[in-house]
Amino acid sequence: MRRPERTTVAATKADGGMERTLAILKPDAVARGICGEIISLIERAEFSITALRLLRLTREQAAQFYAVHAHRPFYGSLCQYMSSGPVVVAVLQADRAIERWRQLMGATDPAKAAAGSIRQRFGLDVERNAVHGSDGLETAQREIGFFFSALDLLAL
Ligand code: DAT
Ligand code: MG
Repeated sequence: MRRPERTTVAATKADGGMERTLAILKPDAVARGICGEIISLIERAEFSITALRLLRLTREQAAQFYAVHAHRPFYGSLCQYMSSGPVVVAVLQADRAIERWRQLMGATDPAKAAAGSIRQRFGLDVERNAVHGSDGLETAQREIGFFFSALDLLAL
């Protein structure tokens, strides 16, 4: 079977100036069976999904992924939670993907998230807030590289 065409560089800026960002559907979303609904929202918002995987982080991998928060009081709990069950990781590609995905996610605390946003609709509390999104170009590059190699990304 012919393999799909794949990229040869792990650039955050894809061809045509399109941006890439990392999305995670967190353990609470997978456990509640709402990944389909969330992915529908992503598709309806006209992101291209260029990589997608289901996996379970070890506690050590979660700690590495969230190392930037190591000094925060919630770090231990966050790492415990993020390794508590499977997650879905995806690369979303679109014009201004980083900003647009954060907008669709809503604020970190579901209680403060805008009406209609994913976290407002599906988040349980500030920790179990259903989804993750990169917060800038460099972060997106690091976070995509954490889960995917250049060969995993579909070239659009
Ligand atoms: P975001 O996920 O919106 O980028 P962040 O990077 O500040 O937010 O924090 C990463 C994750 O850590 C967040 O999705 C949930 C958890 N978190 C943040 N603030 C928290 C808090 N005050 N109490 C518990 N968990 C928190
Ligand atoms: Mg963040």
